[in-house]
Amino acid sequence: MIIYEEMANSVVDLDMEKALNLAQKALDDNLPLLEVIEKGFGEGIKRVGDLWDEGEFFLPELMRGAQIMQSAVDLLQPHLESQQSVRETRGKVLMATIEGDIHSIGKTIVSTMLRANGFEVLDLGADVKIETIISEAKKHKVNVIGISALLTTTMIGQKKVIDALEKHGIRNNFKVMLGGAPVTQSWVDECKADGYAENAVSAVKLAKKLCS
Ligand code: B12
Repeated sequence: MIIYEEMANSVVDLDMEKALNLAQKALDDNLPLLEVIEKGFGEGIKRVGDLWDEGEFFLPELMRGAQIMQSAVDLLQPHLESQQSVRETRGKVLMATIEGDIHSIGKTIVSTMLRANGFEVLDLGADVKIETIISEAKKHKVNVIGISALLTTTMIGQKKVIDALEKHGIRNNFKVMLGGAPVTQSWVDECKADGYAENAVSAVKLAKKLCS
């Protein structure tokens, strides 16, 4: 769809006003909002990341792009939840981005989609300590722990959470799902996690499977 391309371009062009106008247009035209986020603005932020990787963009541009993506998502998020129609509670999921990692956009989208699909979600935010993840999971008796990591240097924290659960003798009390761009099936196997998902729609499918 042409509007998705315009949305992606608004992020790449670092044009906040255009991005917000397009997000508002998506709401006015009742477009499928998850698609708007993933194929529109999400595609834009990925291109910003590539440009940064290629040395075309520097950190201020990367941050501005992220700000624009986040503002568009903030505008769409409440409506995204109401666009879905599930009412029953499917289970409790704790979501967090691991310690040392401040990437929160993808984790927040997954939380929103889980809520929209009937899960109770405890979103602890980003840069969350391993001990906090474990103590909150215990305190709230969640069914699933979802851990996001976007950096190859912080992914190891995902494994440390699982190792710590094992050490405390409570590994079997929780299912653990991993996510974030660098996560692969072989990493999931190495960590002895219960699964991973590449996007928010697959994350919902995985959480349903893990809670069934
Ligand atoms: C936006 C962004 C930022 C923003 C983050 C803002 C925010 N509030 O989140 C800012 C500017 C702050 C930032 C900072 C940095 N960044 Co950055 N950033 C990105 C960028 C461009 C996009 C990430 C994003 O939001 N994608 C959009 C969302 C929708 O996708 P997603 O996160 O992958 O999430 C989806 C799936 O992965 C999945 N998912 C995600 N989490 C979970 C969890 C579970 C449980 C499940 C099931 C699924 C799931 O579902 C989501 C929805 O579809 C990426 C490039 C890229 N291609 O990923 C670089 C990138 C991740 N950043 C990178 C780097 C290096 C950094 C910095 C270290 C830069 C610096 N020198 O300071 C810092 C890190 C600081 C820190 N300690 O964390 C590198 C990482 C390289 C590496 N191999 O480790 C990347 C890959 C850029 C690059 N091409 O080099 N960054």
